[in-house]
Amino acid sequence: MTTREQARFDELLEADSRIEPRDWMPDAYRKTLVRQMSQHAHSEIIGMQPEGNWIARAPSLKRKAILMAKVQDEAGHGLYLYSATATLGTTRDAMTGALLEGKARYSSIFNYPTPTWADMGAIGWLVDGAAIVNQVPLCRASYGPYARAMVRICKEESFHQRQGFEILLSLMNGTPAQREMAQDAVDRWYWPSLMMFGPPDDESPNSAQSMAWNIKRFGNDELRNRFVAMLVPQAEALGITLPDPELRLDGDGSVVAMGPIDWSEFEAVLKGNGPCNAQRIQHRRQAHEDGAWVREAAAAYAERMSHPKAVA
Ligand code: BYC
Repeated sequence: MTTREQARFDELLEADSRIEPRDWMPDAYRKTLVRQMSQHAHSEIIGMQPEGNWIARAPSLKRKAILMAKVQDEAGHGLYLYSATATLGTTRDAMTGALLEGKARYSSIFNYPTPTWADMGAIGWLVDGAAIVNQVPLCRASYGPYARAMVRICKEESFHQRQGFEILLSLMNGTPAQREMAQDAVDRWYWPSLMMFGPPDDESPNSAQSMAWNIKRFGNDELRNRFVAMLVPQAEALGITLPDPELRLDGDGSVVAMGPIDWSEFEAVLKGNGPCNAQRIQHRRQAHEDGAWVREAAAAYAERMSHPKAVA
């Protein structure tokens, strides 16, 4: 690194401009991006599983078509993010290898089971809702390919959140058993969705540096509070009770008090001891092995096409 390169990098950040793949960047900046972006990509791909579980059992053809489209969108998000991460010089193969070897994380939220149809509503409303609040600021992340991928992803996540809300609304307008099923799903997903934002600011080792690099724009607690404040009027409209008796908003609709989050549960899930960690990785590994022939065929085809004379 020359002082000039570092000065140019600092200047770009100072001007709130984008860093592009051709630009020089410090190794630690590259490493942080690879960590966050590849984790984000893995979350999208592992995140297909809890909902994939319901595609064949959706209660109508229309619900099945919508759910299938949503799960396909998540595959697409994973692919944009793997491609964006590849611009930093790491291959998708290496990222997948790290996931399967347990060296890379994915969001804690996808280690919870989906026993009822109402879970599809709760995932859309709470999990996609949390993802939007977390990801809209990432549309302004300093790394160009990440920020641009986020713009499209956030548009699709907004649709996902609306469909989750609409599933819950239908259930809440249904029979007492359906209302109970919707409330039960929200009771189970509410606290884990708050954990998606990461540990409290004073226990978040990466936040300060990521904010200095304009990757993260806000701390974990601020985004978590914004999310809760957004949920309160929506829960009222649904007729659903958020399972936090200590939750209070002020006159402006900002959170002033909320109950304690069980961080020991979050740590257990991160250590691999959540209800579905083993199942999620096993399923991903199996899918990867089952797809080996596709990768081999695509590689053989690419090899042939790079020697046109041999094809002729
Ligand atoms: N789960 O210093 P911190 C979706 C880790 S999927 C697991 O605050 P950072 C969807 C963290 O990685 C979209 N690990 O970290 C798909 C770090 O460990 P390492 C998911 C977590 O990076 C299908 C340590 O804890 N969204 O939308 O500054 C269906 C300390 O944390 C979690 C993203 O991936 C967690 N929840 O901030 C429906 C967003 N939280 O890496 C929906 C992109 C923290 O040092 N990522 N950790 O070993 C981010 O915005 C940030 O990485 C985080 C964490 C806010 C998550």
